Amino acid sequence: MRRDADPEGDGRKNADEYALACDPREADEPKLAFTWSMDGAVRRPALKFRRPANTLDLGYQLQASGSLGTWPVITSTTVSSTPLAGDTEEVIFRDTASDTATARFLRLSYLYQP
Ligand SMILES: [Ca+2]
Ligand SMILES: [Ca+2]
Repeated sequence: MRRDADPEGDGRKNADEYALACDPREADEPKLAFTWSMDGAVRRPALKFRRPANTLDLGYQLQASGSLGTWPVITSTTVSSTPLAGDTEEVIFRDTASDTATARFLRLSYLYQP
């Protein structure tokens, strides 16, 4: 299957389906959501999402912004990982900001590391 193809027409390319453990043959939604993550006594914004387990060819980055202007990389490592069925896992990437930030936007990026 081609990486940039979208055979079932759900708006996500095959490469994106793979990175977020979706099905390239079914119109489905990625399991990706905002969550809070406790860092000791501090509550921090975080993204929780499903991905293939034990991939060696994908790197993930949490990026965050207070203004939508620049998007520095906050982290490329998880704070937690929970094994799921189908050789997938649910992971959490946590921001460094606390819940006192006035505005904070998070986004996830991934890149292939062949
Ligand atoms: Ca698709
Ligand atoms: Ca799909």
